[in-house]
Amino acid sequence: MSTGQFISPELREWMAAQLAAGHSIPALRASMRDAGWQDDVADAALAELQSQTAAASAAPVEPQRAMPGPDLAAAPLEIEAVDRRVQVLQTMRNPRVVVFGSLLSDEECDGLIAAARVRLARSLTVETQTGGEVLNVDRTSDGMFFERGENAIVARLEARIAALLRWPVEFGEGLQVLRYRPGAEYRPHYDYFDPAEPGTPTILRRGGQRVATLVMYLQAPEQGGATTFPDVGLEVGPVRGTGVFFSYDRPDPATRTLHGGAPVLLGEKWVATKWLREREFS
Ligand code: PD2
Ligand code: ZN
Repeated sequence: MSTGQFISPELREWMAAQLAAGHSIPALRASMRDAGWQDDVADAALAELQSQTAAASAAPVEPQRAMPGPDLAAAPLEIEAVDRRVQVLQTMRNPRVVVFGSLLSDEECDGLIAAARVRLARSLTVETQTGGEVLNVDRTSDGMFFERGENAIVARLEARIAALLRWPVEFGEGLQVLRYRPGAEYRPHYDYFDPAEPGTPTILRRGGQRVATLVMYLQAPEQGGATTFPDVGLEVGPVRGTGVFFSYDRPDPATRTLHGGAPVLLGEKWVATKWLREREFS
């Protein structure tokens, strides 16, 4: 027999709220009966609500994975990172981008440049076909890698970065230093390893995926050389001693972390990049 009674979305929502608040099904049915609802109509709606609740609690919930990044909960203007007060100059949520000021002293910038200069070679990038390294036409800078903790400046900076980004030193790759001369650039790319490339499983054996990047500016060019995020129209000026941090919780363009180094127009740009992995990188 059709009762003609119809449970509106609003009533369904009210019922769900009553259940969530801990009211029992008999109590709910009694209040609905008092309000003129027939038991079979109330029971059908209750059964549907219960099955939805059961399905929701059975569905696997993706655990929120821990990610590197500064503690911005109290909207700090500065963060004490071991031995230095680092400024928080600019933040963006999606993608997560944070621009830091006063991240390195002039002496640290000069020390890294001097130690790197004598070891520069035309930049190689990880070759995702095989997991080896190749000359990359998309990156026309010269570069080198420091070992983790290789010298006092590197070790001090790594400890500072670990505190600032709340990520163990051991999860970081060795610092990479790049020099861009006029005309040199780094075309837009993602820093994570493309899961579709055949060489990626080999690369991931050591430390898992990259999950965040910190590009630190050691020397500003006179013109050009911004770090660009084309998906969100952001350009970060390469000011000496500052840095730009961004993170990506999955290897997917949906993270909107496409980024590049715009061509240097005049002068030389030097950066140091720290990539952070999911796990210990040994
Ligand atoms: O030097 C830069 O601005 C830059 C841009 C994009 C560096 C990197 N990527 C990198 O080191 O991954
Ligand atoms: Zn990059």
